[in-house]
Formats: sequence, C-alpha cells, structure tokens
Amino acid sequence: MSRVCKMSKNVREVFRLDELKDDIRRNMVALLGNDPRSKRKFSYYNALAYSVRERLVDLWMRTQSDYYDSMAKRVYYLSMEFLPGRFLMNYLTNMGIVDECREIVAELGFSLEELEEEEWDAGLGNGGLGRLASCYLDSMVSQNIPGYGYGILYDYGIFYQSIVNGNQEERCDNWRRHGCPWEITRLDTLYEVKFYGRSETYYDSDGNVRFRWVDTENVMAMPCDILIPGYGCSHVSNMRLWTAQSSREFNLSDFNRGDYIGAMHGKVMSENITKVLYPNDQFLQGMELRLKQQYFLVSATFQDILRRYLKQHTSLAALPEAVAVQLNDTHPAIAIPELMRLLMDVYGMGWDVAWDICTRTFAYTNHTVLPEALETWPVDLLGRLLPRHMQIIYEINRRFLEGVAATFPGDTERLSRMSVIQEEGGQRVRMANLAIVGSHTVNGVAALHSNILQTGLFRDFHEYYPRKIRNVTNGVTPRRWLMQCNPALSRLITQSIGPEWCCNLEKLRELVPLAEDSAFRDAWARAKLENKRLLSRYVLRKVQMGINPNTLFDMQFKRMHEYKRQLLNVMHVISLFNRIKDNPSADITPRTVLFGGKAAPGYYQAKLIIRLINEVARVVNADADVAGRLRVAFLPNYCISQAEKVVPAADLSEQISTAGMEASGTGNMKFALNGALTIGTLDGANVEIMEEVGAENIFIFGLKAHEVAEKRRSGYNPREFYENDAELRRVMDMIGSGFFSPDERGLFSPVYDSLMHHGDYYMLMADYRPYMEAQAAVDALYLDQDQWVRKSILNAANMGKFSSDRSVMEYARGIWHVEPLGK
Ligand code: BZD
Repeated sequence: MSRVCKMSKNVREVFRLDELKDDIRRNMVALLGNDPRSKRKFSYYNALAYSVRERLVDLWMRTQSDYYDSMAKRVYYLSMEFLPGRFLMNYLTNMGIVDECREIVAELGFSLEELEEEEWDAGLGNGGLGRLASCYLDSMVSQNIPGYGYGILYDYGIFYQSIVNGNQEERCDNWRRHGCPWEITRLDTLYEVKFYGRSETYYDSDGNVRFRWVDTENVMAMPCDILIPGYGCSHVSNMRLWTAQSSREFNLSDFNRGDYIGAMHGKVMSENITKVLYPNDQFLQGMELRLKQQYFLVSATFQDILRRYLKQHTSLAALPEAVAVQLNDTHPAIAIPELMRLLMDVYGMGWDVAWDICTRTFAYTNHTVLPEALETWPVDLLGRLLPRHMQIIYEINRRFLEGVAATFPGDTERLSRMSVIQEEGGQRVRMANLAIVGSHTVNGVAALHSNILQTGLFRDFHEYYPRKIRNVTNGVTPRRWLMQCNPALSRLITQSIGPEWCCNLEKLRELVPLAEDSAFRDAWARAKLENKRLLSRYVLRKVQMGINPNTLFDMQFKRMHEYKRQLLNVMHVISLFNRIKDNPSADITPRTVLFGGKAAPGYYQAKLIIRLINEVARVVNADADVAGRLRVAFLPNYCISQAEKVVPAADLSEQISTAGMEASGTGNMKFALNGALTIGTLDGANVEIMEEVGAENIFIFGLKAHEVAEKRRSGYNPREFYENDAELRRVMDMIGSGFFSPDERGLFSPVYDSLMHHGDYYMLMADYRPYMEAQAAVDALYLDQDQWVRKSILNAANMGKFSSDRSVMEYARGIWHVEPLGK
C-alpha cells in the first residue's frame, strides 16, 4: 500500500502527465493520421488510449526484467476465455490518474465518460469463468505475483445480443473492426502448431523406442500482448493471446502447383481457428474446430513457456520449481498429454520422469457439476486430430487404472467410472478425469461446490487421492468492481475509512459501526440514488423506457440458463401483477425488475424465457393499474461495461439457482459489494456470503442442495405444488394458456410443460412459495429505509473475503507455491 500512495503522490511525474495533452495530439496525427482539430470522439479515444499505453511499456519491461533477474517462479493461467471488458478506465484507475486525465480530456473539449463509451468491450468469454480469469490477472499483478494469462485472440467475441419483437437475435461481435489500441502484436514471434498426421515409431541412437509425430498439417501461432497494469503500477504484466496464421510452406507447395485458389482456401481454413468464440456456456458442443482451438492455445503456449524457461535453465527437470500452470476448467486440459509429448518426444525423457514433472506442474479448477457441461471428446476425433496425444492418453490411463486396481482390487465398476476413457456409447476421452489424474491439485470454486466435488461428482477420485481436491472460493477485483464502477460509493468509503480498502478489502469492516450513524446512512443512500439515476438514464437510452429511481431496483443479470431460474423471478413478477390487478388500491412496495443475459444461440428454452420476460414486461408496463408500482425490463446485450452500470445501482440481487447447481457465482459478490441485498438460495458462494454478512442481512429461501438431491432420489412431484397453491396455479395457467402471447396462444407451452409435464428438473414449483415469502420480506424491509440502508452498508462492509486478492493468495500459497515478489 505504501508504494501505491507514493505513486499517487508523484503520479504527474511518473506518468509525465504534463505531456499527456501534447501526446494525445501527437498520436492523433502520427499514429491515426487525423487532424487534431477534428472533434471525432473515436479518434480522441484512440489517441488517448495510445498515450496511456505508451506510459506503461517501460514499467512493463522493468517488471519483466525483475522477474527474469530474480528467477521468480511464474504462474501461467491457461484459459480459453478472458472477459476484460473495456481497458481505458481500468488502466487509468490502476495508474491512479482518473482525475488528472479527466481534466486533461476536458481541456481538449471532451468528458472522460464520453470517450470511455467509444471503446468496445473485449468480450473474449461467455460469462463467469472468463471474467474470473480477468479478475485473477488483476489480482496477481497487483500483488506482485509473476503471473501471465494465456488465451486466444478471437476475431469475434461473444455475440452481440439484440432483442427484436421480444426475441434474442445474435449479431457478430466484430470488436476489432476499427482496431484495438491496447494490443501489441508480435509479428516477429511465430510458433508452429501441428495437427493430424500420424505417430511414427523409431529407434534412437541408444536403441530405445521413440515416437515422432509426422505428416502433420501446420498452422502458425502469433502472439498479441495486452498489458495488465497492477494497482498502483508497481508492476505491469500481460496476457498473451494467440492468433492463427497460415503456415508459409504449407501454402507454397500448393502455390507452386499452380493451385492459387486451393492454396488460398487452405490459408483461410487454417486462419479460421481463432475466428470465433464458441458461445455456449455450460454445454459441450463437441465440434472439431473447438478441439483445434484448445490444442492451438496449448501448443503455442507451451512452446512459449519452455522457450522462456530454457533461457535460464539447462534442464527441464526443475520445471515444476519454476513454472505453475493453472488450467481454467478442462478446456486447456490437452496440455497434460502435450507436455508429456514434449518432454518425451522432443526432450528425450523417459515416461516416469516426464510424468512426475507433469503432475507437479499442473493444477485444475473445476467450474461446474452440470453433466452436459463436462467435456468428453470422441476417441476417433481426438485420435485423428492429435494421434500422438491419443496414444499418450491411453498410456496415462493404463498406468492410472493399474494403480486404482491395486488399491481397490476387484472393483471393476469403480475402474470403469474412473477411467479416462468412457466406453459406453462409443469411446470418448473424459477430460475431467484426465485433468484430475494429471494435476497435483484440483479445486472447486466455493466451499459447497468443492464439497459436492469431493462427495458427489469426483467422489471416487477423492477416495483415491484424499488430499488432491480442495476449495478456493472465487473472488472479484475491488478495483474494477467497486473503485472503478462505483465512484460515488468509493468516494464515500474512502472519506470515511481511508483509501486502503481497495488493496485490503477486509478493511471495509471499519464501515460496520458507521451503519449506526444516520448521517453516514444518508450519504450511503444518496450514493445509491445517484447510481440509480445514472442507470435510469442508461435504460431510457437503451430501451426507451423511463424507470423511477425511487423504486426498489430488483436485478437479475447473468447468462440465461434454466438452472439459474430467471423463470422463477418471472413467476414472482406475474404474481405481483395479479395481486395489483386483484386489489388496485393495495399498498405495495414499488419495484423495477430488470433482467439481462445472453442465451446460447442453440438453447431453445433459454431463448423462450427471454421472450417470456419481454412479453410479461409488455403486459405489465402497459397496464394502468400497475403504473408506478411495477415495471419490468430486459436490457439487451449484457456485457462487462453494462455490468459496471447495473451493479452499482442494484437494491436487490437475485441469486436464485437450484441449490447445488451454481458452482460459485461471482455476480452475487459484485452486487453485495456495492450494497445490494441478496435474495438467494443456499447455493455456490451464497452460502459463504451469508456467513460473512449474517443471516439477518440476506434473504435466503428454498431447498438446500442435499434436499434437492434427496427429492430427486425419492421422486419429486411438481403437480402437488400446483394443486395446493392457488396463486402458483394461476401463474402457471397464465403462462400455459397464452395470456402473455395472445396472438400465439401456444407460444409458452414449452415453458409450462417443462414444469408441469417434464418433471420440473430445476424445482421451481417447490421453491415458488418460499421465494414468494422471501420477496414479501424484501418488500417489508424496503419500506423501512433506515433498516434497509443499514443492511446495505453491512453487506458491503462484510464482503472483504470476496476480493480476488484473497483468492489469488490462496492459490499462490496453497497450490502454486509462489510468494509475492519482493517479500
Ligand atoms: O464459472 C461459471 C460458473 O457457472 C459460476 O458458478 C462460477 O462462479 C464461474 C467462475 O468460477 N462457469 C462458467 O462461466 N462457464 C463457462 O462460461 C463455460 C464456457 C465454456 C464451456 C463451458 C462453460
């Protein structure tokens, strides 16, 4: 912290702020070829971005030579997804120059906010898993842990969602169409990535059998770096994202044969690898191109890691002492056979030595227990694309099962459950099993989730490796998710308890006594109201709808998925609507219910729920009896920059997944950190949020994870709830009968049927009444603003645990075995 404060004192000097204005003008001309007298916001945003970035390059090079000189152990975070969102404000925040920059930009005739809006989000991920990776990069570099993100620079990130006649439509997210000032392309670094071909046996000079991978089709990987400044900028790291380039000789042979178009086709096909992010979260599509993307990331990354390592070491034997690799879910788990292949086939090691190095290098984070999200690849596909890896996987499995059989003699059922190869329904490679076997540590992302891994999904593995499966509860970076996104509240907090909270979130606890101070409560409420006003303006701009900042802002923003139960929220909205219609003069707490989230393009039911939300909104918002008390809106294209507007303005955060299904959730943390009260089930990190904020400051309802499991076992009958609850019955009948779709009566039948006829897998019917009761408690409390604001303060004050700084330190000490540099 002392370093941070020192930096902010002489920030003008360190970042040459006196020269910033001239630099912006210079970059307008020299880099962008624009007339500085032009008033184009986009040009000025770019000129500002380049001028900010160039101030970090020096610090970045210094950081890298620090790491090199100290021979520090490095952490590589391998992820198919990162969700950094926008960079400009994050750079300025972490450099501590937001206010200074605002003044300079004003002198040029702009507001910082309007230039900020010119930036497209880098949406290189689907949701929580990708955003977590970005929070962890921020926390690693802010705490001087030598960490790097490795991922893919998709040309098209997560699709742009628009809503047309109530339906989701997907448009391609050509986010770099007008360039991206943050990326530093390394045109001179290229690695060759191989695909297809075959594995060939030969004898080395000592007469040992060796393997080589031949007759391959090759694609080149080119890195592009994006700088990641730590808070206070004592260190700057980077994420390295790969793009696919066609290999030269591959083309040349075709060109030489005179087949120009054929050669161009090959070029285009190979460059397709990094074209587009797969938009499915929690669902495996099993496309060959996806597996290609995974191996492309892994192969390029390991060539880069080993090149860097070998600059300072002569032998690979000490790799695990110098390198820790964290696998962000199983998506990059092909890294395990890849490192084995490199160590054995390229560097000549024997199996046992190579395997020991491998298992001491890798750790794997699991983010889901949903069966449809667990990756498996058909053996014939994997064997065709990566023949040598398939051989290695078989050998890993053979040796592994030998060990299991020795520990559990005669237990063939167990062997088939634990095998890396699934036999039933055509042979497939189970990537989770491979990742567990090839890693020294496996972690879940919240206490409940890790417990479910140990006793449920990975139970056999937990019995076999009793210390391997552990927990590291997720966290979010307080820099972006409070300091940057919520200046009003940040200012108040800093005025009250000083600035240290943003690097030591536990400090927020000093706000606890202030919850009893009415002047502080008033200031807190004013900050929330200011944020609600800002959001109201945004909503008006986006969906042409006026919302009243003095109503309760009830928010559910996350990917659309049945297990997340946006439908349960809609059922509550319909119930409120009915109550108002039945009794138009009833005294009810005015609410604005806001939704946002993308559905995977092929996920029919999730898309239908988006439509339902929009149709319910249409009916509710047009009804004169309801006016002023209930409003509903779906905000299109939920993304990081939208989250930064939504999160600070929430009163109520909906975290209502079926217990046992949401691994952790991180939106729950962001909302509570910004003073929203949570209504939620005892699922994922909600359990720990309740422990921290106190059961009296959160609205918990519904079945617990073990009760969901028991009900599934003993037979769950959703109709029972329908028959015994008139209010629920009415809601279901309205959905089923076409009340919200008068022109297409059967439109929502699949929604009705999933609950009434197809078993209600996510148990909405069972949780409806408890949810209604919890919502009634919300309404009652909101009427007592003094109490509400008190609880809002206590929520934020007790969120210290959920800083990603804490999560990253747990990984560092417990899994990576690295310490912050300079300690
Ligand atoms: O990971 C999410 C979980 O659902 C959340 O509970 C958890 O908080 C976060 C971070 O740990 N999982 C995902 O976001 N998963 C994906 O996005 C994904 C993407 C591709 C394929 C499968 C899953």
